[in-house]
Amino acid sequence: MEYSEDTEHIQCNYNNIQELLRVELKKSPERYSKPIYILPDIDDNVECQLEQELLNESKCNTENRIILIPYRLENSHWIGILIELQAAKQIIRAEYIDPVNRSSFVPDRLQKQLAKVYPSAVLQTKDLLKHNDRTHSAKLTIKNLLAAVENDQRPEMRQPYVNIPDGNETSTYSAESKSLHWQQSENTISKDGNDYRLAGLEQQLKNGLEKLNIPDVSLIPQKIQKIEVRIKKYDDERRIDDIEKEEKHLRELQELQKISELIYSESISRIPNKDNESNVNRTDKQGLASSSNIIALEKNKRLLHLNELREDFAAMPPCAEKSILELLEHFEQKLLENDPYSQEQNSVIEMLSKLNDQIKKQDLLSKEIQASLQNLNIAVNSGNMSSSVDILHDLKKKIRPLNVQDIQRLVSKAKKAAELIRDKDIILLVGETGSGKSTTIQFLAGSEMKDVQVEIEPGKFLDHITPIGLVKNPGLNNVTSSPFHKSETRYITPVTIQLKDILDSHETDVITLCDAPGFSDTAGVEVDIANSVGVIEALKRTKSVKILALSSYQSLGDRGEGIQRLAHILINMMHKIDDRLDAIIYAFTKYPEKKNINAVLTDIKNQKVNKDRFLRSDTAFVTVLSDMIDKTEGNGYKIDPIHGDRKILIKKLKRTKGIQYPKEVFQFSMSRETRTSIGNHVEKDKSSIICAMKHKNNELMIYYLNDLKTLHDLTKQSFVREAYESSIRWISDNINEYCTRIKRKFNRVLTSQDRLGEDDIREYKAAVEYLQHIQILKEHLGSFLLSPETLMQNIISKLCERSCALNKEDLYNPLVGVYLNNLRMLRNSFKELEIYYRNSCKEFDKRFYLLVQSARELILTNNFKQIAEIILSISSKV
Ligand SMILES: Nc1nc2c(ncn2[C@@H]2O[C@H](COP(=O)(O)OP(=O)(O)O)[C@@H](O)[C@H]2O)c(=O)[nH]1
Ligand SMILES: [Mg+2]
Repeated sequence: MEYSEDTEHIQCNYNNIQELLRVELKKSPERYSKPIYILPDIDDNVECQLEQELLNESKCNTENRIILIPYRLENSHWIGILIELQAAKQIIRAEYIDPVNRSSFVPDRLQKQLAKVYPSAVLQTKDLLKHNDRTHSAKLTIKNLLAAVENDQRPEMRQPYVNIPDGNETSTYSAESKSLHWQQSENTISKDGNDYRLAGLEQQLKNGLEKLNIPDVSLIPQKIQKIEVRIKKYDDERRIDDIEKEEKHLRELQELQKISELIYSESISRIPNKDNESNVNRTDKQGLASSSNIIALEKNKRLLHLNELREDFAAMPPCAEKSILELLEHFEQKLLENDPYSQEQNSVIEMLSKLNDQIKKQDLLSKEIQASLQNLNIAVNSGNMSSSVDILHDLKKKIRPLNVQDIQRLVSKAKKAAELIRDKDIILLVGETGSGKSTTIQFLAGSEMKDVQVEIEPGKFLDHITPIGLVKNPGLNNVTSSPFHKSETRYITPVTIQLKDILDSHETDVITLCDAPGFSDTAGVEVDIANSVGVIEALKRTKSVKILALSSYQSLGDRGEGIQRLAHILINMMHKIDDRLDAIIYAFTKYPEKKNINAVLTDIKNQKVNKDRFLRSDTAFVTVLSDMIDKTEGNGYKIDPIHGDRKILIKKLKRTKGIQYPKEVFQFSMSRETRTSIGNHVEKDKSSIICAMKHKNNELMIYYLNDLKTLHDLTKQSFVREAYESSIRWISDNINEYCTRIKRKFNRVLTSQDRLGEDDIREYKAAVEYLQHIQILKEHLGSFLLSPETLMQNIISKLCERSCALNKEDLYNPLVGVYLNNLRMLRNSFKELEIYYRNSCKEFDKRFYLLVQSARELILTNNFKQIAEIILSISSKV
């Protein structure tokens, strides 16, 4: 809509934007399908004016409508707000439009006031007309609000907004709009507004991350920082266009950051406190809400996992592994969207049949794999998505035992962490998966913790302790824990705590706690490899290391099996543990309040260990158990993340002297199972290379060579290097043999009395082209790789030989004709032979000319017999 100059005549100084808007809207009321209400101009200086005006409006109006709000900030900086409602209190969109470039306006106050009247509303920023000069903001706000109302008429232009449908739609939307609405409400029809709002926010976050190509939410702050630095630089260089571009990007990132914070606080604030729920009815609404919140956080992790999956298969050439990942992505996405009905059933069936073909072609079909494929077919055809996902994961492990990309990601994270803890005094948390390492870090870092019930299956709940409130320490963003029995921490994560925040304000010291995945644990082969290469390297570069070893009551076991496992973790990662005991502090998780730890441990030692020869001979176990008993005299430190006093443990940690030369102490060798997995993976790579070579699939061959090389670079295992080198030798021998065979056959025909056939040349040309294509293996094969010139040189040298031999023959020898004919055919197929062809022709031309000359001379001497012979030979050549 064009903003008419009439408007400007009514109020030149824009003191009454409400009136100006009204005049504009009256001009074409037919354009708007909903009533539009304009609130009086609101002044930011007047306390709660927005809230009051919204409240008044909501009392008067209850129908589907749009509310426009002119809002004046300081210094006559105007912004516009648009709220679209469906029925009384259901927000379809709430937007604020700031028309000033590089404005520092933060909408917190607006959001708070808005939320008081419409608790589920999330104020979104919308970008329309902008100007650097704030004095234009009133005029632009009018234009922008009018344009934003117009958006209502074109729903396809909308961003995905949080929407709370009520199932009884009375919307006056256009047909298009209705269909959009219907799609959105399908998944959420039975959910309450808050759940829907959270799901909507997550969807927005996901879309935003995808649009901006950001793999991980935690990267947003860094990106914002980088852009701000760039803007400052461009500002100094007066690069206005670049500044505008960067600012647009910055706004989008800030928006995403805001959404992710909202998701976090929203999820956390809705977690009910177990303590307040005496007689918890485990199926009550609150309980369900808490479960759904933890599950919502879980969902975020799954979104990130999906992104990794996409990245992984995008980097692969077509092959069975890629098809498995594509199918996994499809089903996991569907499960995440909770959309059990796949409209793409036909394309899934096609993908399955492609996977079947690829498995056969890649010689991967074993009995086991065949059985998995059959099960997969059944699961897919019966629409059982979660079972399809399980079978696909299993199938993937069978054909590719390791996820090398995942190891790369974990090691690179360990390397980043290594930089953060280089030359620092750190405290490493050690314990089995589930012993409470991540929770303890949250607790020690000062997070407020709450006990919640998480529904893992309908009607089944697990206790879980989780932090609540906004994350104050950014390091904690990566310290996640979950009640699900799986390893949540997959890489080392340092968290630095300012002691002034925990002890007292005079403290200037900091401590750095490191959350690490379980060593020799159930976290998986990939984590085990990353631990042995990345994490240990990171520890070796620190200045000193103290160990906070956690032992959980849940895994204690009758004979102290949990402590035995903990002892083995410690001994596996440290050289000469007896000399390092001073640097180990023990803490105990999940112990009943009344249990005396020292008594429990002493009893295990006296009654179980001392009486069992086998246990007694496990010196590592006995050493650690005795040390624990010594250090828990008078009871040990029980961690109570909710009510416990963190200062006691922090002071103890501070007092303890760390291991001073970590380089000499830390070691870690991966488990035997891990080695076996690497061995299996390497064998698969080798046989896949052979198969790819058979099909002349160079892309796939390079993929497996890269895989072997990366695996060797990561693990430095000599058997992986040997496999890589032997594959290279095998490939180069194979290429050499192939070329020798082709050359031999070609040379035989070339020197025979038979002419070269079309097929001979085609075959030779195919070999030259094959050598050209296979040059992509150069980075692996280096000088072992034959170049296509070898085959060209062979032709030339064989032709030269022929030509020399024929020079000694008479011109009328039939082999000369065969030679010239072969030469012509070869030159037609190989442009490289053009020069040789011309030179060779010239030589024969000269010989022919000389022959003709000699006939002329003989004619003059009437030597008819010789003349006849020459003419005969000339005619046979013409
Ligand atoms: N009751 C209780 N539960 C805990 C404690 N520490 C951790 N948990 C719970 O145990 C589960 C696993 O904890 P987590 O910190 O992820 O263990 P990690 O694998 O060692 O990092 C989560 O559900 C936690 O809420 C504790 O001290 N007491
Ligand atoms: Mg953990």
